[in-house]
Amino acid sequence: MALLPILQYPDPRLHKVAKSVATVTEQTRKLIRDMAETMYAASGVGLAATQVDVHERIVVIDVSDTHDNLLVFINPVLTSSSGSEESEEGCLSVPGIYENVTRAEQVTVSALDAQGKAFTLEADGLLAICIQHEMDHLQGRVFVEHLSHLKQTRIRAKLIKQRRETL
Ligand code: GNR
Ligand code: NI
Repeated sequence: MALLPILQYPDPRLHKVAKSVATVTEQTRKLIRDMAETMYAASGVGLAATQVDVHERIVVIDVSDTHDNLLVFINPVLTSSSGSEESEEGCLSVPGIYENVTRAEQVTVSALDAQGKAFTLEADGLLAICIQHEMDHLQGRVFVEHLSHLKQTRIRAKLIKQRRETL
């Protein structure tokens, strides 16, 4: 197992569009294990491969309090969504920034699991939000891009300043 470095916004690699996984292999599963370890170590509830500079459609999520309910989504597709709800989001690639984002309240997602087996899941609450947040990453979109351009500019400046001061 290995901890992977998480790309920090603004980084142009966060805007790359991930490609579908053609076949789920042992190498895919090794990446998934490393992504899960990285997510738990960073106290995140989700992680997209894009954030560790791997541009393949792979997401891990665990919204349980006990950190024992890992969900793996390979090539996820939203097949339906309904409702709309505003909630505060954060992102491991945008440390220390928490802002409200409006997303669908309920989603249905189809994907492959770590064994390459297809499944469909209906989600609401934090899981639904997290699925949409992670699928955004796979499209090269970071949650701050749902905010005004003024806010995005302020967030970029703040993060660059923060990073300069902690170097
Ligand atoms: O850890 C995370 N928490 C979170 C909180 C509200 C909405 C979305 C998230 S996802 C985030 C981890 C992360 O950056 N995933 O890409
Ligand atoms: Ni994120």
